[in-house]
Amino acid sequence: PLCENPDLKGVLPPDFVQGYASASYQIEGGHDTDGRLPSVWDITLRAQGLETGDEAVDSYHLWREDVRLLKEYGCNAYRFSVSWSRVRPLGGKDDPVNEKGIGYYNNLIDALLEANITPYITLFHWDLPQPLQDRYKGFRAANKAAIIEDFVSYAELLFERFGDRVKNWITLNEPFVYVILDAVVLNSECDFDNDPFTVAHNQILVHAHTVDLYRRKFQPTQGGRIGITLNIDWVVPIDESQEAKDAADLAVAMALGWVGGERVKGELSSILKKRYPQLPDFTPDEWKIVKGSSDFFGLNHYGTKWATGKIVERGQVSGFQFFGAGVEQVAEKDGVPIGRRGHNGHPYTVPWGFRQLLNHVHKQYAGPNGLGIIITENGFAIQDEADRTLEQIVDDKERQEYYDLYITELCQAHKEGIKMEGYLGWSLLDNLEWNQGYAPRFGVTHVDRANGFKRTPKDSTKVLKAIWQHTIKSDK
Ligand code: GBH
Repeated sequence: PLCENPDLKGVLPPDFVQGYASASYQIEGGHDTDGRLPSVWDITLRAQGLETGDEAVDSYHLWREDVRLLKEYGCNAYRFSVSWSRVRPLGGKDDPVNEKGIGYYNNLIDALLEANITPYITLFHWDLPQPLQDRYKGFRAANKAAIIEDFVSYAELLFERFGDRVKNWITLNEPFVYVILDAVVLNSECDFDNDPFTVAHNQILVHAHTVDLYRRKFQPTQGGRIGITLNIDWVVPIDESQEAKDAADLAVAMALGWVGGERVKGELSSILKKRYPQLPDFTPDEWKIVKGSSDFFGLNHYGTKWATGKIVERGQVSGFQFFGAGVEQVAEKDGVPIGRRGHNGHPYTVPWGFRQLLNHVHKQYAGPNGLGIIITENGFAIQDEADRTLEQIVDDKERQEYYDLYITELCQAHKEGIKMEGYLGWSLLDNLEWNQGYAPRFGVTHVDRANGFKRTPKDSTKVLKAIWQHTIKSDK
């Protein structure tokens, strides 16, 4: 195991960021408590008759316990997101601030700092206030000024209220994935030739304007840093054919080059422009704030698949595949899996894919711009099954193996010169996996929703603790 690997002892710097991540709608509950109003997820999940985050895992009440767990696990950082619907329930720039909502996050931030845990705040982890969806279709807004002004005003509120203590900000979680969700989950109708491009474009503008505001108005005095988090599932060609190679390149460009690459490089991806002539460009003034709009490279990563080279027509593919540009992706070839099988459609364990991705991101985006990479999510889901005992759940071998192998790749990459600044596992707690409900469990802490949301640490927390003790150089 990594925690005994002599080659990787002390390879990470003393200030390496390590801990876990979460997101407001997935953990908080308290959906109508203290003035919170519905987000798009409350409305969508209820309308579809699915499990909701009404109570989630009750972190709105159990946050002290969450902080205690983070401390017990030896974390020096925690990434969580703010529920816009809690702090400004109606969403818009002229709508009232909900002081009780602000108070919740103030308490959480103070408790984290007290425990020597650095807060990383995600401003937007997909839970848009429903009133903004109703007013102008949220990120699909034809009038982009509306969503930009409302978002930037919301961001300003958080910088003003929390920025004295919070020094690490992530504007958006996985804009590419939100494009897909907007198209296939949140809305029943989607004009696939236009809407996804609008949602992606508006998200990048919202991000850029928020960073611009932070840099002008807050960074000089508060001294923090700001970035964005992208999700990239790595895709590799299944064989030597040109078709498979092109398909893999296209799928990667879609996830990375569309809502992230231009930000760093200052130009639209040529692969994408060729495939999607309707891809909107930015104006010269917009480019000025889009280019270079990140102080670090936030990366969520779960799995790797093979591209077969087959291009499939829309209608025959799921949302994720469609936005892999219609590129067919498979995890098994003649019955042989690409890595240890994931549960119920969740990612397989493919550590070498993670390594290739890190090399790619470093070479193409982070390295040339001097940006360090922070893994803002990485983890393994185990499906809940009725007959499993708590003892079996705590003994989460597959997850332990996943973490061990993936962090080994991270350490090796760092040793070979890729600047790795941090790693936040997904997730601190079992939680609501969006429209898939509570059955996929990504948590390193078991949550018993039938018994007062009782939290029980799983064994992977010990594995990670031992890994960090071994790999992070002590500054004493
Ligand atoms: C993240 O999204 C979210 O930020 C988080 O809220 C969520 O709970 C977490 O992941 C766990 O799902 O099968 O190898 O092709 C992740 C978006 C897109 C990542 C689909 C995995 C499939 C990988 N996911 N992707 S693979």
